[in-house]
Amino acid sequence: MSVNLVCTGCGAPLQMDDENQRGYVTGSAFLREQPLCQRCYRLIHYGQFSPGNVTEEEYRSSVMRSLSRPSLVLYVVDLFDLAGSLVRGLAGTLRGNEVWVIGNKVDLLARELSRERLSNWLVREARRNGLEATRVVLLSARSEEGLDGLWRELLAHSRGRQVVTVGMANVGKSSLLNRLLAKSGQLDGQALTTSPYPGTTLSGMSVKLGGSGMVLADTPGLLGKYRLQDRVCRNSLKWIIPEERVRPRIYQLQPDQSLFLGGLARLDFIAGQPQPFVIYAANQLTVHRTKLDRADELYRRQLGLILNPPCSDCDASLRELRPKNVSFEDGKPVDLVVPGLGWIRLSGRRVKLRIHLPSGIEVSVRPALGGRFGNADKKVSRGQSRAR
Ligand SMILES: Nc1nc2c(ncn2[C@@H]2O[C@H](COP(=O)(O)OP(=O)(O)OP(=O)(O)O)[C@@H](O)[C@H]2O)c(=O)[nH]1
Ligand SMILES: [Mg+2]
Ligand SMILES: [Zn+2]
Ligand SMILES: [Zn+2]
Repeated sequence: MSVNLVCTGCGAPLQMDDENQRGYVTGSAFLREQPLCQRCYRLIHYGQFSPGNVTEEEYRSSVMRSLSRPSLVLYVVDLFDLAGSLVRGLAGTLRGNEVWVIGNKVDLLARELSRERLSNWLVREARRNGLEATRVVLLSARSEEGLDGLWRELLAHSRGRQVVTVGMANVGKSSLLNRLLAKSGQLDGQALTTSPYPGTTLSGMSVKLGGSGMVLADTPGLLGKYRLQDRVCRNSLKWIIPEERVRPRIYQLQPDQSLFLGGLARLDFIAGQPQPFVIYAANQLTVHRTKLDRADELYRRQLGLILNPPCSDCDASLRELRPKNVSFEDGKPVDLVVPGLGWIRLSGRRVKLRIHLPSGIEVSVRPALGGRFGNADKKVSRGQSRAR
């Protein structure tokens, strides 16, 4: 009888000594052909999560170990959180391997967002990080949009190399591999553990597919400190992670008004003509409009109540916002992006703003994803497109 020595859900080496350490199993589970550690079992059956706390060093050595075989790398990013999905300094680790960028969670984005624009954006961002992607695929491991296309491309192009997913925690690497396993007709209990909590997969692991002989490998995700999903408490995650397609919320604002996104971000409209601000954030997150001169008091009184999250279990660093001035001249529409929360689309009219965020969370600016305001790009190309 062959005994698997790692958990088939999270990759942790199995052990029977310490219930509080990774990979703990009781004797009988140890002997199963597809053993699952206690942590995975509780996560899958009861939704109880215990953090594995994979350090950056462990993360890198896990990826390096996985890449010791010739690999085709699927660099998975969360399309709703592109800014938070980019792993800094990954290029060096991946050197020598072909890289495809996989834009996952396309189900969360408005259908009329130009796929071409998104793909080009991904190529540019990858390049800025030193990665030359030979292919870009937009897909959803949840709705399966774009999945058949990827599967066909993998069958045609993997050529004996193992196919490895890498990326930040929670972008959907294990979910994607589960879908590919299902495509190959091989999901008999081998399912990798997935969860809404960043840091689910603990160690690299691989599965060889019958039929095609392709090897699929998963790696743990990198946990960051600069994305809100890595900073809020487990309970508050459900308020910031979109569950369904994000509905743009349009606010026609006057100068001297403020918007709160939960209690995690505040935008003050300091000066400019009245203009629309469009919020792209989880539909369940409360957006609250108020007068600028009332905003401080509202924050003091309503933090954790109307302005939630952060809740009282969240890290104390989230309960204090730091202001930063940003201003724009007349020009093209831009998105103000807050990693892990979403973005605010500005109309392109001249404007002076102050944006308040928790320390360590940096706002970034990009050309608006949605093309012209109110008239999103007509040209929609679905599925994958070749990078140029
Ligand atoms: N909306 C949406 N959610 C997705 C999609 N793919 C995965 N998710 C969700 O994203 C969360 C994380 O998925 P995982 O597959 O565990 O992500 P991971 O990258 O393996 O995470 P780590 O193991 O922590 O690095 C889960 O709640 C998934 O259901 C998708 O295409 N769309
Ligand atoms: Mg995973
Ligand atoms: Zn496990
Ligand atoms: Zn909380």
